[in-house]
Amino acid sequence: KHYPAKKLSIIAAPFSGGQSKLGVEKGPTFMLKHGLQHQLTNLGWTTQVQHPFSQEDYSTRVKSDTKDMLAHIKRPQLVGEAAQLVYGAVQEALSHNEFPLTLGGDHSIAMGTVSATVEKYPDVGVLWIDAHADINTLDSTDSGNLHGCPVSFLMGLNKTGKLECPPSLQWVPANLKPEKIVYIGLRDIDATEKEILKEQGINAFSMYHVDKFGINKVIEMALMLLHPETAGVGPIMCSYDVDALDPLFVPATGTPVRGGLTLREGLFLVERLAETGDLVGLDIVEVNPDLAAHDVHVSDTIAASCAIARCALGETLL
Ligand code: EXY
Ligand code: MN
Ligand code: MN
Ligand code: MN
Repeated sequence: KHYPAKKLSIIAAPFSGGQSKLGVEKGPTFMLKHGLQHQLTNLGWTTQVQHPFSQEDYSTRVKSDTKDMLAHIKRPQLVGEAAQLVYGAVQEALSHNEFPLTLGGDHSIAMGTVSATVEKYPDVGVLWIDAHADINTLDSTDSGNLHGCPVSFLMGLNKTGKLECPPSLQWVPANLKPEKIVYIGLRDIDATEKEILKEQGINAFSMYHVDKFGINKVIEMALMLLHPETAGVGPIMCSYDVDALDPLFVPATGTPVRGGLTLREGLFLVERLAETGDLVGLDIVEVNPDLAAHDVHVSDTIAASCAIARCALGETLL
């Protein structure tokens, strides 16, 4: 319904500054080398690839920026700059009625993708598919890795904390309401994050719920929660961290957690979103080809990640 012209803007976001393992910046190149653009063209989409970081190679600054710290928070300047460029690219795509497919990179870039999408569709519901909740605040994060924090920025939770929000991240519009995000796939949440989820009244389906109800029921409940007034119908954005899938299927990722979604559960999820005709944006993040023990790990991970994009964009709809 939202994309009758089927125009796609593939946004390459090769960024790794939101965490400390190099290699995740290679995600977009590997997915594109696998033939993703051509595969999506075959589904009837006109495609173009955007490179928001064309002016600067952010990966080279990851190691050198030892001064880019706020207390124990790592690289706030770099993360803020990169996410803001991604924000601009998604805004641009949406302004031309193109579907933004953003390829990460680590999950900190979702500060840009989600906020731009909420701006365009104020009633959009966000499905955050992840083993992790990514909702630590500047105050609560233990690791200081900002890929564990994007949701707290999207919701404006760092405006009132003890640590002051660094200037580089003050652009984040904080336009995401707690009732407009639902998680699926959680299984590794910090105690501090559990408290925030409770405080904010955020709906979350962990792997326990996937086992208990099955993935079909879970996705139906998620859609109902995101659009309660219209029986689950309305615009949806999906921020898909590939570590939601079990490491059996996606071994090459920075923070793997066993006991995740099967490949079919993970693909069914986005097939169902394609079926609604209301999907308005998709991120695929945390693909790190350098963390594979051998070649099969790389090809499994890349194949699964590309399949997520294809299924979300209509491949398996008859
Ligand atoms: N909760 C942990 C942290 O804040 O460091 C782990 C976060 C991992 C985040 C990955 C990308 O989803
Ligand atoms: Mn454009
Ligand atoms: Mn994760
Ligand atoms: Mn994540």
